[in-house]
Amino acid sequence: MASVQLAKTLSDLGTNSVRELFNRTGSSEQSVFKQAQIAAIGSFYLKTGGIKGPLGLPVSNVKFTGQTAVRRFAGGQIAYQASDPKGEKQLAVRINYLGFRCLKESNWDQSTGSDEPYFLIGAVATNGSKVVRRAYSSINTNSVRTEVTDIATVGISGNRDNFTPPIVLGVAAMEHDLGSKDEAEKKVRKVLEEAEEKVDKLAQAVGPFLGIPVGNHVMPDWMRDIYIGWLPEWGVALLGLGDDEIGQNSKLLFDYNPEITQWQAPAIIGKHGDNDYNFVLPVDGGKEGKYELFFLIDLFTLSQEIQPRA
Ligand SMILES: [Ca+2]
Ligand SMILES: [Ca+2]
Ligand SMILES: [Ca+2]
Repeated sequence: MASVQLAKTLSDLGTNSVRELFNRTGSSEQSVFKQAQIAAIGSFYLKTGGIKGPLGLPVSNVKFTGQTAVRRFAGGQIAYQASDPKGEKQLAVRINYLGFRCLKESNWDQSTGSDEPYFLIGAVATNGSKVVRRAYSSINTNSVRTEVTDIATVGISGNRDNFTPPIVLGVAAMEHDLGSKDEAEKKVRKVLEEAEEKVDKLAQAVGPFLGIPVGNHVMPDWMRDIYIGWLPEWGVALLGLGDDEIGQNSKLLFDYNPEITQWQAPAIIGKHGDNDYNFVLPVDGGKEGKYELFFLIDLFTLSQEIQPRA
C-alpha cells in the first residue's frame, strides 16, 4: 500500500493548509490520502516539464485502483507507488519522409525547362518543433523521388529527444526560381517559434492542468487554434520571396479521444518506391504544380522511467 508524505506534498504546493490542497487539485475526492496523491502527481508532472516535457498533455484525471493513483498523459503516465510518484513509459513518434510524386508540373517554365520544387516539412509537438528542407531539380509531370529522411526521431534520452504526440505535420511547397531557399526556411522557422511561444504563454496562464476537465480530444481548443493556425501564417510569410509558392498542407496526428488507451500508427496504405507508407500530404498548387508527399509514421513505447528535472 502507498504511504503519503503529506508534509512534503504541501510544501511542494507552497502551503501548509489541507483545505488549500483540496482547492488546488480541484478534485471532489474526500480522502486526504487520495488528495495528497493527486497533488503529488501534479507536482511531479510540473517537474518533468509539464506539457513541454516528455509526458505532454494529460489524457485522464487521476484514477485510483485500490490505493494506487495513476494519471495518464499523451506520452506516458505517472503512478503513485510506495511513497513517491514515478513517471513511466513514454509513447514517442517517429516520422520518416519517403519522397514525393509530381502529379502535375507548373504551367510555365522560368529559368529552366523543368521545375525545382523544395519542401519545408515541419513537425510540431507539445515538446518541440522541427523544420526539414528538401530540394529537387529536373522535376516534370510524373517525376518520382524516393528517399528516407528522418523528420522526428525516436531517441534514447528519456526527457528531451522524442516528440510526444499529438503532432502537427505540415509542408510548405515552393518552386525555386530567383528566391533564396535559406530565407524561405528562416521565415517558416520563425512562424513555428512564435507559435511555440504563444503555447508556452497560454499554458502558463492555464496552470498545471491539475483540475482541467478532459474533452473529446487530447489537444485543448486554444492549443489546436495555435497549432493549426501556423499553416496560413506560413503562406503569408512566404509571399513575395522570388520563388513561386506551390501551397501548404498540414494534418493533426494522434489527437485521439482520451478514452482510447492503445494508440496506433495509421495502417500501411501502399509502397512509395521500396518503402511502405501510411500517410500522404497532398499539395495542390494549381498552375504552380501538384504533388503528393509520402510518409511512414510509427509509434513507439519506450518503457523508460522519467526523472523529474532539478
Ligand atoms: Ca516544364
Ligand atoms: Ca523554377
Ligand atoms: Ca516557377
